[in-house]
Amino acid sequence: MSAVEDLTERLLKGEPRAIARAISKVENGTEDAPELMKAVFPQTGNALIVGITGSPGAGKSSLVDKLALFYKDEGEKIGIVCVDPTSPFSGGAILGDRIRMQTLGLDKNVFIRSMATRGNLGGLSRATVDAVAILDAAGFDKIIVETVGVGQDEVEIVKTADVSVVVLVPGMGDDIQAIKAGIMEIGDVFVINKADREGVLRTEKELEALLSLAHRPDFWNPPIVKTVATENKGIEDLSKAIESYNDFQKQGRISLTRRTDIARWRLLELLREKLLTDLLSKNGTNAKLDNLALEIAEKRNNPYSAVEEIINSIMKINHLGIATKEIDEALKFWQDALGLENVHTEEVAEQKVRVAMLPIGETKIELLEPTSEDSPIAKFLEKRGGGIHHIAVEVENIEASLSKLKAEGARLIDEKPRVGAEGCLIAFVHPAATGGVLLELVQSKNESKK
Ligand SMILES: Nc1nc2c(ncn2[C@@H]2O[C@H](COP(=O)(O)OP(=O)(O)O)[C@@H](O)[C@H]2O)c(=O)[nH]1
Ligand SMILES: [Mg+2]
Repeated sequence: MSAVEDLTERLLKGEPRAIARAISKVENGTEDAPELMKAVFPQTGNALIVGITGSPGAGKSSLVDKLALFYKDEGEKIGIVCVDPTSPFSGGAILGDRIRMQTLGLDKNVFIRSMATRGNLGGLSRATVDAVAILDAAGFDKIIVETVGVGQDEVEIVKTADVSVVVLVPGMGDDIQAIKAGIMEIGDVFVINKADREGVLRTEKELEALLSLAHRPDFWNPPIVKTVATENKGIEDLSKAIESYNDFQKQGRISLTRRTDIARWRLLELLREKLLTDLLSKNGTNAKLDNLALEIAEKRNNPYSAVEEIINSIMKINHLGIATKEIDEALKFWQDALGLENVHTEEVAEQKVRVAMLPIGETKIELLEPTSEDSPIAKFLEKRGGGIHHIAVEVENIEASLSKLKAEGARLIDEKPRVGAEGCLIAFVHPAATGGVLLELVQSKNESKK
């Protein structure tokens, strides 16, 4: 059994240590995290996921604490995920002082985790949603996710919850206006916490007025619950409001649409992260990132050109050159039978060849047909018959590549670049240098070249 399989097995049994390790894996984006999540995903879908969001200091953590305690007393297993770098979740009353002193792993019915805002690739919302999935698979009945209601990431996280609770406090009339555009429309349940303070009624009226203007696709009327988290007041009402939306949602057809939207978001989020990680893991790209950032800060460059530079600096195979007696004959296979598209045909007089370019993935097949008897392709065909004639590698700066190769003692056919197909600068490296393959260097097209 592999280490990940073992970990998965233990987390599915609800072992706190295994759960903690699994969450760390998705948080750090370790190499085996995808394998883990593939095993976890089919086991999800049983928990009720409650998102709790609101401004810093609104009393979210206090509410989560009391709500979790309430659920725990009902005999349920509770997972808590806190995404608030400004005030990580302390555990408060739910753990009680006695348990808090000991390791967290002791109470199998409560699991608390603060997510770190780690990594410069973003991915916090993805990691949070993965952490929730792990808790779901581990058998927790209720999973509460606390986020500060600012920023797109946070909104996305809350959107993935089954029930989203937005926490407000009395006397934030202006705030309500300000956050209207952001989190108002994601609230399935609204809480006016700190209801022991003045202005509760006014805030409630303002909120009602705003909600009456909103048009929800599911026609749900979000209830407003008043709580005093510090005094444990209104918590049962809150749990009922959460339950009522959950029941409502289960009956409606909208729920599949919502789940599909969430799945789509997760997919894009994961894809974005994966592509970015792959890109930055390419040779020297990370170092380049720092240099370019400095250049931009010093106004010597701009982000748009810098992005092009990063993408163009990645070495890739520009094309594979295949020698053929007649392009039209070869196209019967490459185009008609295999299904590639011939997007470009031209005659390169200098080389005495006619070429056809057929894109395939990120690269191209270049069919080469001699246009005269003394064409290099004609000689190649005569000697070796048709087949792979050369490999073309894309370089950022062909002059620089040539002088580096020369300095390394590689035998060059062209010491100076010349113009090849599609107007690109090219140069050939002798097969003697490469272990028997004719190599073409192609300078990637970069308008912003300084
Ligand atoms: N008066 C009053 N204070 C509260 C209430 N709920 C929370 N607080 C206090 O508000 C402060 C911020 O609470 P916290 O739960 O950390 O807010 P969060 O940043 O939204 O998680 C703390 O000092 C709490 O004791 C409440 O209902 N009434
Ligand atoms: Mg908090």
